[in-house]
Amino acid sequence: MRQLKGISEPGLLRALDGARRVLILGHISPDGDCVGSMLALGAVLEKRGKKVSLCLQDPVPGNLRFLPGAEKILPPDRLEGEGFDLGVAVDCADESRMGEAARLFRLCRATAQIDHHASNPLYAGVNEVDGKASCAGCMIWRLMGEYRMEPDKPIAECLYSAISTDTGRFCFSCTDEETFLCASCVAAAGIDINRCAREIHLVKEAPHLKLLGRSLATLKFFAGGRCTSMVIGAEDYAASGAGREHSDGIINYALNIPGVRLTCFADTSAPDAVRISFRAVEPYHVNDIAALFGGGGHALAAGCRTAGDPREIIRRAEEAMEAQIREMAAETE
Ligand SMILES: [Mn+2]
Repeated sequence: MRQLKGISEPGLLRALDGARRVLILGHISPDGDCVGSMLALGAVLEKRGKKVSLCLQDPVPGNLRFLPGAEKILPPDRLEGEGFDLGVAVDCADESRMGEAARLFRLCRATAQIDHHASNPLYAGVNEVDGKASCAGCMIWRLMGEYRMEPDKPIAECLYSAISTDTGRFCFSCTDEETFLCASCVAAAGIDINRCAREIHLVKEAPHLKLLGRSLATLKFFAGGRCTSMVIGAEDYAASGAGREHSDGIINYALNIPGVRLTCFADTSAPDAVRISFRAVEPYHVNDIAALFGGGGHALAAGCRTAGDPREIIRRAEEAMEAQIREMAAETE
């Protein structure tokens, strides 16, 4: 097993070795990296004789429930009153990302974390944080290297979930040599890649497709075809039989069009506030646009929630996008 990096914080290995009962925690709205990394770490520690518990505030999303061990993940109230030697937060950029589960994290005798967000404020007792790692899953794989442990099939499925999710199925710029070395190990374990890919990424529930259709029907081009926007409301969710989770990923359709550099996806379904997601193609940036509406995020992906007249808010968002297109054009002249 060829690896580029090991664990950089020796305190993590000491903390894991010294603990008997370990609680592994992840973030709210858990994704394939969070759930996959938690389960892989749990399986690794069980092989090393630890008693492992797993905790998430929110339920495991349907597309990840097939992952080996997913049924062992419990909400915080089911783990109340149990004593843990060590709490390990995985894929949590800050403590509040654990939601309700953060309470249990703080009750652990010692705390550690494994994370790959550059903004991480190092909130645990032991902090294994690498802002350059493509996913938390790669960092669990590094830990396996320290233990001279190759992934078996169940662990490999969990690592596949982690690395394929956070790299956008090996499309995002975070995808690097380590990602593919880890992927190579995963393939060597003999997992059914097509089955995993279908479960995690490809199969979509019918309400998602109906909501996608209604969203695309509102697709609007402006700023000379450099910007797009889509809007959905409560009536679209109702007609599609969809919940909030079914809108995930729809925004990408409006971004991945030739010539488009900025897009926004407005959701007016909540009575009190409009939710707007923004996406950009480099070197364009949307964190500053989201900030105009009290939101934030990353350069290429950001969002906000704003109270007020939806039509007026959407108009202002589109204006801000159009202004950036003009500014960037002026700069390159
Ligand atoms: Mn992640």
